[in-house]
Amino acid sequence: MAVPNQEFLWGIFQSVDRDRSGYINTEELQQALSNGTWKPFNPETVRLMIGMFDRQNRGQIGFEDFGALWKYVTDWQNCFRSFDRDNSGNIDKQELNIALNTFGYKLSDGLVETLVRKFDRNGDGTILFDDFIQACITLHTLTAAFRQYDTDQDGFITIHYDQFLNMVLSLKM
Ligand SMILES: [Ca+2]
Ligand SMILES: [Ca+2]
Repeated sequence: MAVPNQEFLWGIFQSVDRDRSGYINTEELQQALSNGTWKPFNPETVRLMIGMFDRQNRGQIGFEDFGALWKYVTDWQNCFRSFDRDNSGNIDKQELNIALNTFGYKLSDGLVETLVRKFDRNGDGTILFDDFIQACITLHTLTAAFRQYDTDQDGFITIHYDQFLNMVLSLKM
């Protein structure tokens, strides 16, 4: 999907920028994304998304970066809907397994279960939209870090304690 026209985006930007500061901060984005759901949108996911699109390192999003952020959220919504096969509004273990396979991950059943447990904030064995985004970004970040060392791509790495700590501590998550 293409980035929509500027006038349309400006309208959305202004409604999200509640204090009219010209920037969207984490609370404003969280409120905008929470519309229509019972729980506040996962603050970790909001933080991750601001961090990804905040090119000026202000800790908030100006209009120049808003189009990319808006497209990102919309793409995730479409992705989530397409993997929520039974239209339950959440992703269960089977649906997550299919999604991750489609993304190119080869994970064991046990690991998929662990992921559901970790990102299941409701405690009902399923993952909601915001937690799904967090799960996917986390998996992507960890996999990218692992691959830096797995140069022959055989799924094994041998690293020194120092390298391990360095890898974990430099993760942006
Ligand atoms: Ca603002
Ligand atoms: Ca579902």
